[in-house]
Amino acid sequence: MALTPLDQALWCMVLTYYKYAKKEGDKKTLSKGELKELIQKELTIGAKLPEEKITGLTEDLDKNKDEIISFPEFSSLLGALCMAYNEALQGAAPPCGTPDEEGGGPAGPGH
Ligand SMILES: [Ca+2]
Repeated sequence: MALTPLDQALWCMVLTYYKYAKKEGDKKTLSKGELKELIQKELTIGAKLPEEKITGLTEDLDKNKDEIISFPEFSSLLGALCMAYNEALQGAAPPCGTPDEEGGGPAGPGH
C-alpha cells in the first residue's frame, strides 16, 4: 500500500531530524547548532525568528540540559508546531490542500 499523506508527513518529520542530526558529532542527536539550522531552513517561520528566540526555544527543548536535542525532545517541538498550525487554521484556509479535498473536505473554517 502506498504511503498516505499522513504517513509521508510523519516520515518527513523523522527524516528531517536525521538529516540535520548527521551533520556533526553524534549522528542520532541534534546539537544546538544543528537544531538552529533545522529551524531556520525547514520552517517558514524559522527564517523570521530572531536569534534569541531560537536560543530560548532550544533551551526549553533540552529538558535534561545535556546540550543536545534527542528525538523525544525534538518531538515536543513538533507537537508544539502542530498546536500552532491548528491555531493558525482557525479562521484561515490552510496553505496546502486538505487530505480529503476530493470528498469536499471537512466543514472547515472560513469558506
Ligand atoms: Ca537533551
